[in-house]
Amino acid sequence: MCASQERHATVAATFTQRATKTNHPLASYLFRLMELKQSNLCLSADVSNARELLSLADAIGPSIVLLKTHYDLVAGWDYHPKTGTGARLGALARKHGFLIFEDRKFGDIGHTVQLQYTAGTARIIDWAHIVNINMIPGKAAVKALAEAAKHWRSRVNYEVNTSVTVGTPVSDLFNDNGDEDEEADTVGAMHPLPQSAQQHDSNTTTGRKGSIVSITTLTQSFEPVDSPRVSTTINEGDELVYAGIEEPPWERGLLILAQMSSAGNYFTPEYTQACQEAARDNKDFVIGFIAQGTLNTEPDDNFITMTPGVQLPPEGAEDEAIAGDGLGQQYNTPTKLVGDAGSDIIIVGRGILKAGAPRAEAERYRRRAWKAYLARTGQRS
Ligand code: S5P
Repeated sequence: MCASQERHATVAATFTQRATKTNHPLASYLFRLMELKQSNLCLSADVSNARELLSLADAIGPSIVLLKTHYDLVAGWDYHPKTGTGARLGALARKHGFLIFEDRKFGDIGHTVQLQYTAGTARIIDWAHIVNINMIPGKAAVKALAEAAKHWRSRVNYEVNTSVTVGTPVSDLFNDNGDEDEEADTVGAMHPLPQSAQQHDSNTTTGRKGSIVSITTLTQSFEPVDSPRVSTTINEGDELVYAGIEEPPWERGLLILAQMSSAGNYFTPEYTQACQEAARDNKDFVIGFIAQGTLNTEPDDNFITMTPGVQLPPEGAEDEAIAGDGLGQQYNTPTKLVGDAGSDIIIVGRGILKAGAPRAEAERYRRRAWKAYLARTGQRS
């Protein structure tokens, strides 16, 4: 951490204080959740099948404030919007009080990332409170995701009721157009339905091509839902709601991948600086960074730093160096990252997943990272 970062006010401030200083509802919520659960631990749930993912989320949920997914490495991911894996993770998040972070690292042009975020089979925006971006294509992709989230947000706490009525032929016309009937638009998050009657031609018989008119009327109405959360109860026990804090806001949040943990990565200080600028330009959507230490340098900065590449030496051998994974990953301890480098949340995968007793190990990581936060902010543990 450079000298200016050491002095930055957010390094010494408590999460409670920082909650009051952000205008982003989800960032504020996350700060308060951390204080409530005394946890600044994110579990990187890199397991290979959906059943394992759900049971892990249920088991480790009490220790964490964030569950990080890579949905594309999970076999058997169920895409059903109401009963699928995303929705079931949502129910577990409600039960244990954590947010879901899909580590999608969007990295394409603006239009493409909008669709990857809001559409397709996964419809990530529906179940992930937080996503991240690999900003290599440029700052425009950040803005594009922000716009997509804003659009989604403006519609999400309304149920969309769509009725499609295909009318019977009402008249004959003659023209030379033999187009097939078009299919009704689907309710894509980025594509509002046309609310007009559409005329489609179809072929008829003799001489000149005749056509009949079918009327397809698409109507769309929005009805407010009672709860800001989807109320589907999927499994027994899933209806439980974590006490002590209200439900998370609907606002979605973005993290910018500004530094990486892997050896020999191509991130440069100039690039990291561009990430900081993009974050400041999109404060109503960007909540922070994936980085190896705080990137708050301007007086008004209050971004949350989340750091992967974390492992603890075995109990009783705290001074031992931690080896990388042989595939480029490098590890540091919570004390170094949270205490010295000013990171706020540690992201831990295999350090917990490969332990003999993952639940107990998650608690060990939680305690160590929280202790480092308390020491950094001058609070007693
Ligand atoms: O710089 C990074 C950024 C990320 S998001 N380095 C990382 O390792 N990650 C992710 O954090 C990575 O994709 C993986 O899901 C997790 C680290 O896992 P672990 O098993 O090494 O703790």
